[in-house]
Amino acid sequence: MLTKEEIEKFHRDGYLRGGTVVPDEVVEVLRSEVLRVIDNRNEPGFQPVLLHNMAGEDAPVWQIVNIWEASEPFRDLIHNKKICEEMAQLTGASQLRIWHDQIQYKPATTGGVNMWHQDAPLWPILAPMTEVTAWVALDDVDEENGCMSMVPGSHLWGDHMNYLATFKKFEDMPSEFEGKPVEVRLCPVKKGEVHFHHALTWHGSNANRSGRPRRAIAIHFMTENTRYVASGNHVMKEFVEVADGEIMRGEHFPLVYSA
Ligand SMILES: O=C(O)CCC(=O)C(=O)O
Repeated sequence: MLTKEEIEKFHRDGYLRGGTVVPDEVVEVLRSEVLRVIDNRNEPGFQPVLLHNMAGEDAPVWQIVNIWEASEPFRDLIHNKKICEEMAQLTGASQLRIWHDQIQYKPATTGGVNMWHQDAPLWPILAPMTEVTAWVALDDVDEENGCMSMVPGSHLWGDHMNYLATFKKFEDMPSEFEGKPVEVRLCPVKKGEVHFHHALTWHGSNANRSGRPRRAIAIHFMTENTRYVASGNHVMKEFVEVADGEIMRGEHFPLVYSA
């Protein structure tokens, strides 16, 4: 469970490094599951929703959406008791569902950049913009192999995705925005640890310049107050079973916590 101080820190900064949620032997299983799912991507049977390189050919970032639908160990992970209970503490939710998950794999040496963004504006089929992500490292992740960076307090500034999308390079973050100081903080995470961030926090990750792979899974949660917005678009839209304006639910958005 998180302490009162940790919860306050999350609300102030828009992110929080949690503790270990997965023991080493399970990390090994999850790593091999990532490879198995990639190798079996053209086989019949259960597959993730999406598996592709979301960056350039020369600087790949492999994204696998909803690996939990293709892998039993990852299905166990989205139900991880510690993650779900801490997520309930951070969101104040009495029920939590998985919005979706995504593996973000930056291969050694060549792995590319994940540019600055906010999650919620990229998820326009959900409202309100209050989702929180539990990001679990499957490798020790640091500055060299492309750990995430966060701008503390930016989750309180509203939707500025159009502004962030104007940046050409990862280093383009200014030191001030609308009169507020902007600070970039590196967020190293050890394998098996969880790192939480709010869906409006400015964040991204630099290239993997190390000889080590950088594998992680972002598990995106939504609360019992999250509604469907039919006017938006998203890769998960085809799986939505509710009408415009209704509370999100359905078998592709499993209930993982109920108080
Ligand atoms: O893994 C990364 O580098 C970025 C992940 C991310 O953007 C997210 O979890 O929202």
